[in-house]
Amino acid sequence: MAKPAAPDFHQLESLGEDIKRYVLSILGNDLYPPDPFRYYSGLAYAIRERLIRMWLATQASYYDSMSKRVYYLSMEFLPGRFLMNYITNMGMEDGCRQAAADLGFSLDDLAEEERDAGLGNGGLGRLASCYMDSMATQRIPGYGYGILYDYGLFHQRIVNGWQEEEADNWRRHGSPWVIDRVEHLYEVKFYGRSEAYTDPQGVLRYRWAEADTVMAMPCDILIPGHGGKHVTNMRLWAAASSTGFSLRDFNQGDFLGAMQSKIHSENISKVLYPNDEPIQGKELRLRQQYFLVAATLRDIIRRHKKSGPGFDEFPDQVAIQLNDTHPTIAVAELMRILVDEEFLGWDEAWAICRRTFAYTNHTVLPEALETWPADLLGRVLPRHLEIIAEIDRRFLLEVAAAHPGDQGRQNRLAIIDPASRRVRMAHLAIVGSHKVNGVARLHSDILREKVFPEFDALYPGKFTNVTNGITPRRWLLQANPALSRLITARIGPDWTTDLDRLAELLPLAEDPDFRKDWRAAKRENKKRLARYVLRKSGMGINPDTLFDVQVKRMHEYKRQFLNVLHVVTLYNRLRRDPHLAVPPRTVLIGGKAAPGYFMAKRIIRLITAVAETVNADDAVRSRLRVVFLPNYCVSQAEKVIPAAELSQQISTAGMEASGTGNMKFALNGALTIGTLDGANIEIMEAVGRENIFIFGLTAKEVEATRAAGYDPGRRVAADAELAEALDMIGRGYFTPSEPDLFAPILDNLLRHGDYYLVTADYRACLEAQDAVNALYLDPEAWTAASIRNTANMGFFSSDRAVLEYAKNIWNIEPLGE
Ligand code: NBG
Repeated sequence: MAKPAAPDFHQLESLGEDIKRYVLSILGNDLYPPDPFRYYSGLAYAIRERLIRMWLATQASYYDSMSKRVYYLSMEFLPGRFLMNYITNMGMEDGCRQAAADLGFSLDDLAEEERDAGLGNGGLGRLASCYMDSMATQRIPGYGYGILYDYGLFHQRIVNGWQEEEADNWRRHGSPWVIDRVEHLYEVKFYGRSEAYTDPQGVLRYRWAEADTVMAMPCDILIPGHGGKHVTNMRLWAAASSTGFSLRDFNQGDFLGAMQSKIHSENISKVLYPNDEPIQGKELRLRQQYFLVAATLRDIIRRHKKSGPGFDEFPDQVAIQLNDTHPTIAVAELMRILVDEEFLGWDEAWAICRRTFAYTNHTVLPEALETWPADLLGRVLPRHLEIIAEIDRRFLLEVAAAHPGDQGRQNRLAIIDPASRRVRMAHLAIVGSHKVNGVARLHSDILREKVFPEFDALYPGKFTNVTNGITPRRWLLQANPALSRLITARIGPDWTTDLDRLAELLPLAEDPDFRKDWRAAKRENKKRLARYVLRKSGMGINPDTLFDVQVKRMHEYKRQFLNVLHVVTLYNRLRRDPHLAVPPRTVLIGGKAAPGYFMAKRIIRLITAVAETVNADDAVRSRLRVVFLPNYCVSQAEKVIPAAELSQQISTAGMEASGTGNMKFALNGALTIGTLDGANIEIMEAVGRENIFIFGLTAKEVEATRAAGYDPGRRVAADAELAEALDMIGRGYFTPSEPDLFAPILDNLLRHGDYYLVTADYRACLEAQDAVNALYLDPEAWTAASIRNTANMGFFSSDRAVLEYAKNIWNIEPLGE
């Protein structure tokens, strides 16, 4: 008998009518005047309905297959906008374009109405979102779990050259993508005390007494894989008060008092912490972490029990990935549930935990390795502190057995640092997991050799690497239609789910006609970006200049300052020699500084000051422009990256764990100028040394240079151009009315040893830029190198990355068709 035809979930014929119906029924609005936001929302609801039907079918297939599932726990997700991603992944683009046109709109304009979901700081959150896309596409049964913040990362405005932050109330007008599951509330406890008691069998047990409770409500955002048949979901928790408000206080006339506890509870999912100054003292952040973990584990265990097997099979059914240390309290929570609530023995519970958890480290910056004061943790989560202490005690016995008498080693490895009485979350994560991975080869090596060598010695084979990846659907197919069309026309569409296929483009680098088409696609993207910059900042930029781009969070280690020094030097050279044989350039820099990060904010001000001066100087006008792009975010990245020709990845070697922007640029045919840091090294190996501009100290040289006591003064004295650029910045050339504005930046460099080694890499950076100029003056050679970059980026697909996790860490097979 023939298989019944698969239901047509897309139903494109009725799309136009559906949109109109949703505008009326859900939004309660008139169809006239034809307001684009209303029609965007109507379209979104029409897509959502189709998505839900496919998601239900996927869920049924999970239950049928009884497959092991992975739970990706992350305090951050950075999905950006959903609409176009859904439409491309579901293959509905033509139908939607037609429906929008019939209603008098362009689909692209409707898509611009959507606000980004900015529930993350940067690379870590965006990585989580790329992995959701790849898990759905590769049919890896799994879910993302996080928090539905009311306010995502702040919105950045530039006022008089300075960053100002505005609250990002992204759901002010509701979000059609969030499905509230009001029927599945869980209770999460805080505070109170741990109480010992004896059970009827005479066993000493513990329970959590006199706790406050907060309700966690699951809100689902569905994630369709490419091809649209497999849909997974991201479950984000929103906090709700467990009590409403106190009627008694209210009756006594204390309305605000009555609302107090409600407000206190609901604060938990109010706002995402920007990754600035140490947040380790911030009780609310700890409560957020536990809130995510407690609600998620309840959900996982509910699902596990529903599917039948007992707890001994838990690790065969469940893999939990800890995205950085942020959700590490999960180790203690699972122990608490297994021991205190399910009454398993300690050893049995511990074996389950270790087989279940795996931990990804995303940074070696010491200030970002989380620790919590033990007394704070004990006040908020009293039973968990006891459990951590017990894990620690047993763990240190293991250490002592392996290295008898080595008290120093025990102190260094202890989970609770005996000196500071702080809980080292990374140590808890390492001890409680079966695998620990870094996010690029160099980073994983540094973790093993420098940051955690004694753990590596204790647990051979536990440390591993999974180099990050990015989803080609969002970052090439959707963001770069011009290039995607060209690629598909030559090699067919399969590259979208099998990125290694891009290698078929390699021979085309020798084909002048193809190179011409390649340049035309880039030029179209540059024009699109120029229109965007004009719209956003009123500034005209010329698409026939070299687009040199650095977009990422502002941080000293990422060295936006080194980029500025290159700009100032180029400016000086051009002023001295207006006929200098270099291509005209537009330097675009964007990124948010953490609100409390003084130096990063000052560097933004420096960039805007240099931009004002350079752009106003008629002598260099047509040769050099500098633009600061306000409010860098995912949707902006989708416009900027496809237009870039030069990608700046110039961190101090050893400090950028991986980077993922570097991959997005190269995939879109930009050439990288960069240091041997993070994934740049692997990108260099993939694209070939001659198709990338590498400069500067290696991670080992950085270490040796610092150890030898680096003297920036000597370096500056020996380099006239560097001295000149620093001098101009230092004496207010770019801010004549406030000559001392940048003194703190210079102090850092010249008086405090230049920790990030900007001056050490300056000359090498300039030489690399000379090579950039020379190659750009030969458009055929540049284009060939650009094609080779794209063609060699197959490895950096997040499909490859999640399949590596599935095989080597989660022990999960992708589902069949
Ligand atoms: C960031 C690193 C990046 C890396 C992303 C994703 C944190 C803590 N780390 O280099 O700085 O690409 O994680 O792994 O945000």
